Parts: sequence; C-alpha cells; structure tokens
Amino acid sequence: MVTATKKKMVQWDPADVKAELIKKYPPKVARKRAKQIMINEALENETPEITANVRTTPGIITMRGCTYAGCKGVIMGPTRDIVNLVHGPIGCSFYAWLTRRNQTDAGPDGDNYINYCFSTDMQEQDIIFGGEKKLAAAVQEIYDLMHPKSIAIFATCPVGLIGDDIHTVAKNMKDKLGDCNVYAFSCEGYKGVSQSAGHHIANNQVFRHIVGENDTPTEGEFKINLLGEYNIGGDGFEIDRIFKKCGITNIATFSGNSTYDQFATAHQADLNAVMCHRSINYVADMLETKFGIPWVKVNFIGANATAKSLRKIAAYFEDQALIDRVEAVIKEEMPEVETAVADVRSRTEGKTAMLFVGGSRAHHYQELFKEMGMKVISAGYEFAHRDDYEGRQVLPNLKVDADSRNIEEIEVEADETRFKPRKTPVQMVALEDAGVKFKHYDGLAPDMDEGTLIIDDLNQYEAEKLVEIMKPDIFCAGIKEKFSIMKLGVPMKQLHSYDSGGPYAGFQGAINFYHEIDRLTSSKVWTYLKAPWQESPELTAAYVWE
Ligand code: CFM
Repeated sequence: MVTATKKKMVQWDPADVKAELIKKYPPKVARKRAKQIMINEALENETPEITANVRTTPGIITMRGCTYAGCKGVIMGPTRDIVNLVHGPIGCSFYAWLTRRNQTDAGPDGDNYINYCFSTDMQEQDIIFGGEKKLAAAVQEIYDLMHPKSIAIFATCPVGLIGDDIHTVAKNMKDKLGDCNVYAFSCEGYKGVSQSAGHHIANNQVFRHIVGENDTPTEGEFKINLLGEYNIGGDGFEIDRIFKKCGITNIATFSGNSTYDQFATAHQADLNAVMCHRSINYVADMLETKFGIPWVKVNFIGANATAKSLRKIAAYFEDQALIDRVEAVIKEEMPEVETAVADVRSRTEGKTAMLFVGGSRAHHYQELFKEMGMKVISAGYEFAHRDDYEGRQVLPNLKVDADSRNIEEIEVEADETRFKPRKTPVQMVALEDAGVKFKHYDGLAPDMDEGTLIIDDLNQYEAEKLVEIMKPDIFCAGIKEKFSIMKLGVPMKQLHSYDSGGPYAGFQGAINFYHEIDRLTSSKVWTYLKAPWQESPELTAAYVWE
C-alpha cells in the first residue's frame, strides 16, 4: 500500500528501459521503434542519430495529428483577420474550432474571425458530384457577410480523394471579388506522416500569396519578425510586452494574433527571430533568399533563455542604446523571477520530468525545468525531423522518402527590386564570431543529459510503460495523454494548450510556470490514489516504497 510517505525509485538503466519498451512488439516493429528510441550520449562533435519524420506503424496509437491540423490548425488558425474556410465534412471544422488556445486581441480595427467556424459542410452528394460549386458559393457568402481582406481555403481528406480543384476556385473567386485575396491549401490530412507536412504546405502558400504583398512602409526601429510563436495561452502577448519595453518593433508574428497585413509587410523586417524551428523554418529561409533578411534562433521559454534571446537580437542590430535598454529591461524583470525561483526550488529541486510535445516545446521547456532545479529524464517530439533532435548540420544527409517527396518545395529567387542584404558579409562574419549564429539550431539532444532517453513519436503504450518504469514527478504532453497518465498516479501538465493556464513565455510567463509546476508536483492528492500497476506484483517489483 502506498502511503503519503516519500517514494524512492530503483535506479534504471536506459538500455533496460528501451528493451522493455519494445519487448512486446513483433520483431519488425521492434526494429523500427528501436531506431526512434535513442539513448543520449555525448559523441565527439556529434549527437547520436535518431530516426524521425517516418510513418507510424499502423496499429500503434500515435500522439500525432494530421497534415490538415498542421496547416489549418497550427499555422493559419491563429491569424485573426483572415477567414479560414474548411472545405470538407463538418467534423474536420468542429475539431479545429477553438481547440488550440491561440489567443487573439481584435485590436483597434476590430477584425477577429477566430470565434467563427467556417465550413462547406460537405455532404454525400458533394462527395459524389464534386464540391467546387459549393466552395465558390461559400467564399461568396463569407465575402458578402464579412468583407474580409482575405479568405484561406483548406482541403480535408475527401477533397483530395475526389479531386476538387480548390486552387482554381480560389483564383476565380479572387479575380471576381477584386479586393479580397483568396488562396487555397492542399493540406489533406493524409498528405504527410504528421502535422509537420501541413506546416510546410502552409509556409509555402503564405509565402507565395501574402508575404511581400504590401509595400506601404511600416513604422518603428529595430524591425523584426517573430517566427513560430502562436500565442498559446497569451505567450505572444507577454513577448510583445517585452519587445515594446526594449524598443524592438515586431512587424509580424507568424502567426499568433497575426493579421493579413502583418504577413504582407513582413519583408520589411531586418531580422527574423525563429522561435519554433520545426513549424516555420521554411518561411525563414524563403525570406532570406527572396528579400535578404537573415534569421537567428531564439527561445522565449525560460527567463534565462528570454534574456539570452533579447541580447542576441540587440547584438544583431549593433546599436548601443538598444543594447543598454535590453540590459535595463532584464535587470528590471529578473528580481521578481529570482524571488519566485528561490521560493519554489526548495520543493522542486531534484524532481524529474518527462516531456513529449510536438516539434519544439519538448526542447524549449527544458529551460524552465532547469531553472527550477528539475531533471528531464526523457523527452521527445511527435513529428519533428532529425535536425530538431540533432541540429541543422544533419540537413544535407536527410533522406528524401516517398512521404517527404509528396510535399512541394517551392523555388524562391532573390526579388529583383526588393532584395537587400541587411548586413555586409564582413559584418555577418563579425557577428558570428561574437556569438550571433545565423541559420543555426543545435536541436534538443545536446541540451539533454547523457543516459536520458530521447523518443520520437512516442505512443500510448510506450508512454504508460515509461511512466510505470521511471515514475517521473511530472509528465508533460497533450490532452490525449492527460488522463491515462493521471490514472497512473502521476501529475500531468498539458504543454500544448497549457490546460487553462499561461502565459509561460517571457519573464512573467516563467513565474507562472514555476508556480504551476510547484503546485502540481507538491500536491498530496496523488498519494491518495492507487495506480493500476500497484496491484501487479510484477510491476510493483520495479519500485521500492518507503
Ligand atoms: Fe511549433 Fe507550436 Fe510545437 Fe507546433 Fe503543435 Fe503547438 Fe506543439 Mo501542439 S507550432 S511544433 S504543431 S511550438 S500545436 S504551438 S504545442 S504540437 S510543440
């Protein structure tokens, strides 16, 4: 019987844990999963190789989402004044309707369509006879009702299967309406192995149809775009607060609380700060090739990471007044953070965490846990690629397979009139030497301890096994995992939606996170629960209870 006393775990060997995770699989599946479960070690000048961005074996209950989720839900969903019209059965819209906590602020213009759910609501007869006319009628209806600047059309699985030409419908409607930019995304759910394919499809079309469409000069100095920040739980609001205080102008966020005009003027920025590398690195590269804007990796999750990212942006602009202002802001913000850390650390120090989230948070959130003195013993992504684990230096060696070949790579060239290098080659080299690395991301593995387990595309079965064996103090993932983990008697924090919490970015966000994790890991409620494995002598043998 587990009582309210402290528990102690028998130490595990990562190789044993790995063997246990794949023991029950048929040999072929076990071989495949073994390549996606990596024991982290420090090799000389490199990280061990992991298999990622491959199809999930049928029958395995993956944590992944679909390509449509990555395109409509993730990249385009957070925009506030573009009407997102889903061409498909109503279920596809319902499940993408306000289920991701990307927040918006209507701003002075008041345009905000985020609360609406737009769908062509395809029926059986549309599937049989085609849905193009219904789609054109829906675009017209939206225009008549709302007069938005722009309408984005998203394909769901049946649309690809029956072959509706959504791009021609979009073009015809754009020409007909005149003052409304209409474009479409071939982001059928089955298009790729995960939502990652949807990110790429969204990046391509945003770049092709919106970026650079508005040359009206933007105001402000030290202009940047913040790429890969989706304002979940208000993260983007906190980051914008800090930028404002520092005097940094954020032209466009891709795409938290963003507007059509932000995307359309994004080519006027002088630096791209990339937060979520996985979802938006394509836009960063294309903005550089076409307009000459360099990009740097940033991370605003974690107070120290926030300070470091601000310093990197200031260093790039090489302006002493900005550098001084950034230092003053950090100095002003940090005491409150330090007080909060000092308070929670007495309870969180030495506790363990597992993080299995999307394509960047399983890395970014390690900063916050480190600040709390907690250890991340296992982490992984649902759909990241090898470069997100091992660093971008592996990019030339990535295998192109049948699935990745399915996703369009668009050819981008320097814009004849608007390409302008922001720095001279000499300046770029000097900045690199001073630590401002361009087009650079080291990935998750180098930041994790030796002997930790890095697992790609973790599934329901393995998640439960991992928790049973390693018994973390907290498990972080999404809604699909939440209740099965809690039933094992382990606190669970959603790092996609933040449950009902947030923001967790920036300085104020870090304080919120410390308190939340302290609350969850210090709560006594779990000691009153009896987890199912505690009934089983075989599983109980893995633990020693004091
Ligand atoms: Fe980037 Fe995201 Fe993520 Fe992502 Fe996502 Fe998300 Fe995520 Mo959920 S864009 S990869 S597709 S940081 S919705 S805001 S939390 S899986 S780790």
